[in-house]
Amino acid sequence: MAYSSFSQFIAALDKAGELKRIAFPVATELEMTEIADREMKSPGGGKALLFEKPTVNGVESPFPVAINTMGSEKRMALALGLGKIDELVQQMTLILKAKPPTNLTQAWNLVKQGMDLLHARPKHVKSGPCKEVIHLMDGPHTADGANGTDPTLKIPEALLPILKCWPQDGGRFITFPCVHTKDPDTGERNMGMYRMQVYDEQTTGMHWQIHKVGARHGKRYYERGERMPVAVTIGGDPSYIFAATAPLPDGLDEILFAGFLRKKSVDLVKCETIDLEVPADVDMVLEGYVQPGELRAEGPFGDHTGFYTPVEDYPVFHITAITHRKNAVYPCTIVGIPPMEDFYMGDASVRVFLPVFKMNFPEIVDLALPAEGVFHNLVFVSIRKQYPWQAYKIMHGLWGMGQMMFSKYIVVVDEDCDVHNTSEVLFRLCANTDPQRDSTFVKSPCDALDHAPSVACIGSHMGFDATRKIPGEGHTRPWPEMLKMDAAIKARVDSLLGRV
Ligand SMILES: Cc1cc2nc3c(=O)[nH]c(=O)nc-3n(C[C@H](O)[C@H](O)[C@H](O)COP(=O)(O)O)c2cc1C
Ligand SMILES: [Mn+2]
Repeated sequence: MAYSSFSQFIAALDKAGELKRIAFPVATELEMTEIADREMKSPGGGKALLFEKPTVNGVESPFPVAINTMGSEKRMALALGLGKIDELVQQMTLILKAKPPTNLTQAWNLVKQGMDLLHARPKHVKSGPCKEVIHLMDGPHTADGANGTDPTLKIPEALLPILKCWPQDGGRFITFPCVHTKDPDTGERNMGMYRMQVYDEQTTGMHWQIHKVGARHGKRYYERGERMPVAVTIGGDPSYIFAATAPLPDGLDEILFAGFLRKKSVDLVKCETIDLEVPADVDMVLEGYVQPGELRAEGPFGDHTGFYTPVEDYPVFHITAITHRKNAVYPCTIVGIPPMEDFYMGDASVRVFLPVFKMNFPEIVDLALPAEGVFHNLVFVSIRKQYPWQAYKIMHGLWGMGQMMFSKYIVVVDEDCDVHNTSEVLFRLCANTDPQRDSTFVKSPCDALDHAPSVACIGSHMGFDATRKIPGEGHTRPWPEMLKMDAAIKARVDSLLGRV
């Protein structure tokens, strides 16, 4: 099901008993983080929060702040209009396995899939709710941090309720921005989520890391010496937010993916001041440009890693227009020491793309990125092993697939191990490995946020083969059998205990 606005999603959360409204004033500076962090760390990810009276430098903003809206399995599924994420996994599997139909049921299923894919194509519309209020920002930039308060983004009637998340953050950061850019050579669209630090009323940072598609587009504009149009959307259907974070291959359009997810074409509308299109039903649009070669210090920022990322130079985003709904909501998140809201987003991504991994590597049974590894640091993968050193083939295969290149530690286990149970994986790792024989190091690009490598963005990764060893893998003794109770005894004890 598609949501026609972020507010409609909030109403759905409310109806499902998944929303807490906070009616008293709360400061966007640190206070919201403390409340949201406690909520995110409560069992199962707590509830979504709607701050109805956010204050910015002590002044109330008219835009409510929504946070932790996708921070549980149930809410992540609700965001995509599903009861369970597994429903989407089934759709992905079907599409990847689509074969010519041999009977009527199959033909009908294929037609239904075709309908779903048809919705992936966006439509072009003349206007939309995101244009209800239009501000053209043609005045000079004035840094309003001069009076000792944090700089903030302003529109004539209000301050935008952008959070300063952690005490040593370099300022306020937009944490759920969907950043729309175009490849200047091919015209291909991209929508990625890259945080934005507010510098003053009209400029922000643009934190696309070196490996991301926004950065690649930027590089081409710089090489061509052209100003780069950039549009940032906030809110709308939550599937946009999910699509912007999903690790799609470069060239696969996130707007198409969002259309597929919500089973409804995305309506695209032209920007006012730049040659880009954005979804017409979003809550806010920041239009602007990045000037080739212009860089500015960005950070520090309390990051996904649980540490502050240091100050580094990043491109600057100049805002030329802000348009918004009259009753816009400002969705955002905070990141920090796991588990946080983004774990549930990442987990959904992994599950949705598992059929793609399996298509490439049919021996893969399951895959998990445990919260402790903050996305890239730790990957558990179970396989159905057929031949010697197959675990290494899987490690190298994963290291070669898109953003899986950042996986710092990969642990491969047998198919009978539940990769979602960290304790079970550690048991296999400890029991089944001879450290020297069963590990490997590789050189690889590293996640830009990882502070451990000696040099930013490059370093080593390690793989462990924690599968049981078969002939040909250098283990020359018989492999022992793992303890297991007889099924008949288990059944008997179940019935005995059932009587108690
Ligand atoms: C809450 C959140 C914040 C993120 N912030 C950034 C960021 O500041 N910079 C960045 O490069 N990636 C960031 N990411 C990860 C990207 O959104 C993700 O890698 C995405 O797949 C990139 O899309 P692209 O391949 O189209 O560039 C963030 C992800 C989440 C969930
Ligand atoms: Mn992309």
